[in-house]
Amino acid sequence: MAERLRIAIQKKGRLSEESLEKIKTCGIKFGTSSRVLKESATNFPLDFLYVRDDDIPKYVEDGVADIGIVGRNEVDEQEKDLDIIRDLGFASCRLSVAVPHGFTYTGLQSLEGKRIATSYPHILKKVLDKQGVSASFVTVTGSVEITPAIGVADAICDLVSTGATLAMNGLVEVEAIYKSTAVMIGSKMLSVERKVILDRFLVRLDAVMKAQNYKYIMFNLPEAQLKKVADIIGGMKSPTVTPLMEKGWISVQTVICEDTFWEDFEQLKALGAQGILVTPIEKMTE
Ligand code: PRT
Ligand code: ZN
Repeated sequence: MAERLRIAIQKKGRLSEESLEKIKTCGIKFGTSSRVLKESATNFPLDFLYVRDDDIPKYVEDGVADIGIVGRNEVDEQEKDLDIIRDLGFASCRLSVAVPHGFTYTGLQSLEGKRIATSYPHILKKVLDKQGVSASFVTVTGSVEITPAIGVADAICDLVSTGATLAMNGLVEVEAIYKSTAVMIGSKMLSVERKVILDRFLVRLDAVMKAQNYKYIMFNLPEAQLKKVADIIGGMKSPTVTPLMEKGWISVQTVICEDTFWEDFEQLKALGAQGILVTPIEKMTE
């Protein structure tokens, strides 16, 4: 039987949808019925294993799955022996210390001798050790934010994205100690055949991720401004320039980076660009 690559994906939760979406945009077809434990892509040698996110690093380390998508926080907390292949950028969050109102916090030193509830004792301990702070950890797997109110802990250290959960529980976020995003992890014992499949998959994934960082932009410009505009927007090689019917005017097409989009946009307008059209790019390679 031909070799196939096996990927572990969170069955249900914050990572599931975007993980699957990323794979779909790579042109890989799967998912006929409601989600099962295992399924296979129909047009690419990839098999899916749907599991709890906490189990993904272990499955990849043990070779039950070849690769997986999981929060960087799980990887660092579990300290498994595996490779981080790509940072996928989504599901971003921070691991923060939060305290009840009335707790005087002036820095990590304020946690000396305190009881801190967390699901991430390893990551927290590393940070506190570096600062020479010793605290006792109350390791809980869920509802960390209620522990101060029920007298189990003095402070907490939990994942935060919007901060709404902390606010709802009367806690104040005082310090972010760690940042996380979803990452693709891989086994260190991949066979040559599976490595070849992984590389094929990564070529597609990189093209999709790169495209998401860029926008395709078209606009009209007085020809005299072209040199200045070209300095701002290099494009992949150099911008495509076509003459307009109206003398002295040109149409410019190029790609620009999402990170600097609004700055570039403002500069283009200031240089006299008109009729600016911006569209997303689906896939992009060099
Ligand atoms: O069932 P399973 O074990 O698979 O799922 P899970 O419940 O353990 O994980 P899930 O789906 O909640 O989170 C999966 C991953 O998403 C985490 O490991 C993080 O990498 C990432 N992520 C991103 C988050 C958050 N943002 C997040 N806000 N994980 C959890 N939270 C929780 C946080 O613990 C707190 O309870 O959301 C609450 C805070 O959210 P805000 O928006 O109110 O600040
Ligand atoms: Zn989990």
